[in-house]
Amino acid sequence: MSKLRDLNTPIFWAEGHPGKLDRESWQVEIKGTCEKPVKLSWPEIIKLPKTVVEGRLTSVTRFSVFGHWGGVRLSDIAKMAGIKPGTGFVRFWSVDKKYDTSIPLDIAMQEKTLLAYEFDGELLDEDYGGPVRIFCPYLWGYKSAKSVVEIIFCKDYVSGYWENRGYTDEALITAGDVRDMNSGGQIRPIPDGEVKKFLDE
Ligand SMILES: Nc1nc2c(c(=O)[nH]1)N[C@H]1C(S)=C(S)[C@@H](COP(=O)(O)O)O[C@H]1N2
Ligand SMILES: [Mo]
Repeated sequence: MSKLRDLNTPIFWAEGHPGKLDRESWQVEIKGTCEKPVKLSWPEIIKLPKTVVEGRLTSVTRFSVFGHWGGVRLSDIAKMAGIKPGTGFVRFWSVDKKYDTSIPLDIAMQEKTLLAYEFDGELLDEDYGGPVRIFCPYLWGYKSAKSVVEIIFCKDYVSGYWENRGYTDEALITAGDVRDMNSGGQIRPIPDGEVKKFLDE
């Protein structure tokens, strides 16, 4: 059972579905331009301060799903790791290191960017990027890497899986129609000038 599945949220695994993933032995390595690189285990992750945000995951393929995403703020992780001056970007690697993507530090530090493990109070399963994924509602969904194993603070930007295949490095959400998964995939317009408003409701 999963609310994301009940809403028929598409399941994207461009690099191939990884199969069953073991939550209990999951580890996320935090490294790069920081004073205190650390490997966080699943029990350690869920002991960190938890934040629940309302927000939507919106794909460049034009579906959007809204809900309560729970996890650890990337800004809390950055604080814990002690990021060094000159850090400009954060890079994420998914399971088996076949999919990566990077976002600017200032977007990573915004309040709704999470290392997420819950949607509407349920733990994420591997279809939807469990045990832990990035949730970054401010940018197209390809920046929200699933089943994350590494978070790397970096000075410079590197294009990732989809960026190398033609999607923009910036991933700015643009006006236009999306399929709203919360209302059965009905077409809903994001009006010009109202992208920010759309992202919050
Ligand atoms: N590892 C990995 N992460 C990924 C993807 C992917 O193919 N592989 N697809 C991205 C894209 S394009 C989107 S829109 C969202 C989709 O999330 P979902 O599959 O949970 O709906 O995950 C993003 N994260
Ligand atoms: Mo997407």
